[in-house]
Amino acid sequence: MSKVLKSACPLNCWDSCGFQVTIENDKVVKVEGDPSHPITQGKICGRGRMLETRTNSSQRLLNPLKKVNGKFEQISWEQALDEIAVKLKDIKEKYGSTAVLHSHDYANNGILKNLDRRFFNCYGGVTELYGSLCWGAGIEAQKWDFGNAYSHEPNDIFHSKNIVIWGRNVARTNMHFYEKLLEAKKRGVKIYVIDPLFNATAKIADEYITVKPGMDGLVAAGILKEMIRLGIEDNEFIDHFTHGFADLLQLLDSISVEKLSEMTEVPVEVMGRLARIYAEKPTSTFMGLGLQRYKNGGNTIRLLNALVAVSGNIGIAGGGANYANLQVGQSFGGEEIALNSRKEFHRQFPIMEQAEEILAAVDPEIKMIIVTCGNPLTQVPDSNVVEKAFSSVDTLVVIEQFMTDTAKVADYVLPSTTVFEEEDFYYSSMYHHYINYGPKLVSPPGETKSDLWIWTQLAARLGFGEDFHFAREQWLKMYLKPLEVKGLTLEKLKERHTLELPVAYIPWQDRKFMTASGKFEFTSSLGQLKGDSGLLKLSVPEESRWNNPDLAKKYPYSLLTIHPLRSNHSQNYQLFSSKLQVKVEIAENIAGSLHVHEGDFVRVWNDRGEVKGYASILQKAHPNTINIDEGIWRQFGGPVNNLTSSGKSDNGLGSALYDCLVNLEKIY
Ligand SMILES: Nc1nc2c(c(=O)[nH]1)N[C@H]1C(S)=C(S)[C@@H](COP(=O)(O)OP(=O)(O)OC[C@H]3O[C@@H](n4cnc5c(=O)[nH]c(N)nc54)[C@H](O)[C@@H]3O)O[C@H]1N2
Ligand SMILES: Nc1nc2c(c(=O)[nH]1)N[C@H]1C(S)=C(S)[C@@H](COP(=O)(O)OP(=O)(O)OC[C@H]3O[C@@H](n4cnc5c(=O)[nH]c(N)nc54)[C@H](O)[C@@H]3O)O[C@H]1N2
Ligand code: SF4
Ligand SMILES: [Mo]
Repeated sequence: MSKVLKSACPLNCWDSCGFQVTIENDKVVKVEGDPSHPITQGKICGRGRMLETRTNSSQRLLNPLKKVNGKFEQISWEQALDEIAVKLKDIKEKYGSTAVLHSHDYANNGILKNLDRRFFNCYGGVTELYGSLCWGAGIEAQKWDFGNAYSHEPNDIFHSKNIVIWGRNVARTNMHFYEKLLEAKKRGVKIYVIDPLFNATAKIADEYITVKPGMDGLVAAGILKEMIRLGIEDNEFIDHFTHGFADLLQLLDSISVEKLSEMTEVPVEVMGRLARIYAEKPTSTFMGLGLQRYKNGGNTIRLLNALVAVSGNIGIAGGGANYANLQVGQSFGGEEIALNSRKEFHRQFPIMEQAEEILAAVDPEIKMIIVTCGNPLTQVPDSNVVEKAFSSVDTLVVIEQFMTDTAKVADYVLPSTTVFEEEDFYYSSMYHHYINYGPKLVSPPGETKSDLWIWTQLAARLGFGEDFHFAREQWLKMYLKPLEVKGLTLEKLKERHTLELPVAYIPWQDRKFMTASGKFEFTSSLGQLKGDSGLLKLSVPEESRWNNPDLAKKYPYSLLTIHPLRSNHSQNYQLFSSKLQVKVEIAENIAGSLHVHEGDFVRVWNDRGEVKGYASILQKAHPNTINIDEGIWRQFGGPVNNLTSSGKSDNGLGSALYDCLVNLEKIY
């Protein structure tokens, strides 16, 4: 008997889709898009469809494992949980609770995945990670300027005259926005793509603008200079609703547009054209996360925000500095549920530098690491150091679905369920504002258990079982509590499967910003509060000829490691039928000067490590640019993070994954 039921995509993705799942004999047999979901409209990507393969894969971890004399042995849940609980008690007594590190990312967008924080707080407070490999620099930048990071609702682009896609690989990473772009184009909206790679989105653009990686802030400065020279800035908005414009003018006066053009490798006339496009309102800007994964990432996003502000494209239909939509994540009852008050001790490591910090930690040293919803050995920069750090601690516990690079070095691996095997609701704060319900559809295979079950069991063994003594339904209701007054209840979510959150469709329409001055801040008071001058700066990547001329001579090429088409990060590589080969995409000028041809075997290296793979020549990439998609496991030739830097962004909260110089040679 086959039935079709609704569910939701759990993957960390812009689109947060609604699913229609076909079930036969307690097995998922097909995953499709929910036609009634307002954003999904019946279409999903290959990663969504592949959740069927992931769920049914014979490679799934089905039993708790313990490493004994270098080899994994199957053990019972009782033994695994008892032993881990004893170690947790012991560590807390001898060294204090912060000798435990919780290393995680956001591989699953289920709301109940946030209960890990409650667990570690009730335990007494562990060493936690702060910042984000993903979007940290840009979120912080928007908080400095606007007071928060908000986006327009997806259909607002139909009010735009122009849409500027700035460093977002929409066709690959944000497919439902791509569908909307196609529709907008049909209706006559002009589309501009600014990116060092001529990606699939660039193909539909009215104009594609190539830029030297990491230099977008200076491009925005050039456009601003042209806008002011032409006298087409929005003085009404600047005069009434902004703070610090004089400081911005001073910064712009410190450099010529010709110099900005030379540095960014974007012609002055293109800057002038973009100035007119921005002034021809409404123009919406969609920033991706690619352009802020640099040391200067915070300043880059701040200069783009400034451009949107000076041109008067804030708070108007069809405008916006669209980066993320924190209105979504901020809708739920998160803080109280995390029970922060139970935290007695506290220590924080930046997520990008977690490995260095683990190796350097004293008072206390890190004795145990628990990994959830993350695969740091593949995804965290400077992999050689990450591997060393995670292999160095007494006990590494990894909660996983597959034997990943990280799970392989663990002492205990606890097998977890997939989306179709547990009930939750799903949201993403990246693009749209709908949440989706995902019921339990099939029985979990083997002895797999949900993360929540694991926390509940460990809590009972550690003496705070009461704090986890709730049914799933009660937890879900707790998270939805703040929305109940607006009629958004769990009952309604279960009945309709998707609910629209009550967010502002056009943020900042009232021109009241969440900053100290209540205005849009070119000079940020939050920045000043955090010890910065708060001023906008003309900064360039750390690994560049301006900041590090010797390094730039040794390593002349910029390496990007963008998100793969067919996998969410590292999640699908083990499922592809053919043995994967690393594809090294190289700009034509590099191929020309090194006599590299399509398919040649090449080595890419820097002081941190190397990756080998097969050359693929990009006709239109920005000169001296290389790309290797991220997420590749060691057994398939990865990880590309062997090459990347664990540096932090200028504002401390983002990564510098794309701020990376390398060299390349052909291997004969
Ligand atoms: N298929 C697929 N989709 C995904 C994911 C996935 O793994 N696979 N991951 C999801 C997640 S977690 C995230 S964070 C999002 C990320 O979504 P995106 O932001 O779209 O993706 P990225 O791969 O980070 O980089 C996007 C683009 O930034 C460009 N870029 C890099 N450096 C610069 C620069 O200096 N200037 C400019 N202008 N552009 C630059 C790259 O060339 C690329 O086209 O995607 C989500 N969607
Ligand atoms: N070089 C380079 N590195 C990058 C990036 C890049 O662009 N370039 N992008 C960065 C970005 S944007 C992000 S968001 C991060 C993502 O980094 P991660 O979130 O670490 O990567 P994933 O591969 O998505 O997922 C990690 C693991 O979580 C497991 N998992 C899935 N669901 C569950 C669950 O319900 N419970 C538990 N316990 N585990 C689960 C999966 O099996 C998978 O092995 O990577 C960052 N790293
Ligand atoms: S990965 Fe993204 S686009 Fe694909 S199905 Fe999931 S939410 Fe939709
Ligand atoms: Mo991400």
